[in-house]
Amino acid sequence: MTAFRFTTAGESHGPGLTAIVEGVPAGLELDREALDRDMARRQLGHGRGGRMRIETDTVEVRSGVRHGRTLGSPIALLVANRDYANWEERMNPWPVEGFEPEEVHLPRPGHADLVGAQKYGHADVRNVLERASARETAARVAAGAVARGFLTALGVEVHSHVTRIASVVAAERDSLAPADFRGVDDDPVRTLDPEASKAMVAEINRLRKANESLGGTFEVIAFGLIPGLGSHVSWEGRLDGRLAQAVCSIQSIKGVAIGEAWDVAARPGSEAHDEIFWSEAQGYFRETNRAGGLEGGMTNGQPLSVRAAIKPISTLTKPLRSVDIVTHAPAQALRERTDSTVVPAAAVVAEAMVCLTLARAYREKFGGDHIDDVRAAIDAYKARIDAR
Ligand code: EPS
Repeated sequence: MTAFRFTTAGESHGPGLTAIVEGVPAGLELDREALDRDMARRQLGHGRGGRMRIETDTVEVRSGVRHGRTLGSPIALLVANRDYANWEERMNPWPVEGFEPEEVHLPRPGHADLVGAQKYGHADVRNVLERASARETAARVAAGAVARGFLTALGVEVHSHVTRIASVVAAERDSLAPADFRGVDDDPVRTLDPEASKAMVAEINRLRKANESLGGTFEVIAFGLIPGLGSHVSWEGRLDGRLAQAVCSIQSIKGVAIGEAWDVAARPGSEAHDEIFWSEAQGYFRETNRAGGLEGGMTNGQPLSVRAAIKPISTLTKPLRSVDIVTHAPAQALRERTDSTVVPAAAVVAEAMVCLTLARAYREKFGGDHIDDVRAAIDAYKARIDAR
């Protein structure tokens, strides 16, 4: 069995993005519409810029799937950049006769621009920013949609909601169920608090007029997980660490917390944990979920909660001070078309990263070459641990 893994390739204004997903079992039915639905969900959210009016992302499956079922071979996914039509000369993989691209020499603070140019020896900052761009997350969502298809077959659902944009915070919700997320994509900022939603939209409009960008926070929740994914026996196996790495690797994400981490830090121990109960009907159960579904780096069967903080986008229409990398003269950073906020979209990207991390954990634990092998292994395990 090939290990479950994925990689992406592609530049923001190049011909397109590619994702390759390996280690998906054969016989898994994929829903074409569900793949494109996730791509469209990533483009949602009040506060996106002009680029989202150019792109309508869809996934072209190039290998690994036949008549809607996986073959067990690598799955190659293509997402075209429609904007490439406007960049064909500047971003062509090959020299274009009679055309010399204008170089970008003004790095944006907070972006990969300066250190990327230093590290890779580029005189043109575009050679860095094209790959560092969060456009790459379209490929992650395409790969994540395949992982989600696998998890759906195992009864796992992964959702997200925005909990803060700049200074506006959504009301805390105690325990969320899958049904609570039904309308979330219809909300302009993908939050579950309608009052906060209005205030968030107003705050985006206010700061956009002031040429500012906005950050925020969101939560991803996975329901229906088997207890025992991940492992306490080695640092690499701990699922909390793996989820943090996966989510923190998303462009502009600066913090990741599991469950009520930041609140729990301020409480006495007796109010920080989830007491254990058992009943004939439910087996083991808890009345709280402060741990966010992970104990000892392993899922415990409770909903898994991953929260994250994203900084305001570093491309500003009111540029910050910077330095020309050729002349070293003080200058204003590159001013490009940009989004005001991407918090709602980032939550969808984080869903994808959580799906990919969980799919890998399932593949490691249960193996199998065909989806029925996976189901049989899960059933046998459930019987052994008396999971209901
Ligand atoms: C991005 C800058 C903007 C965003 C882009 C990420 O693109 P452009 O420079 O073409 O205006 O729209 O995000 C996407 C294209 C996308 O699909 O999410 C950046 O610099 O990170």
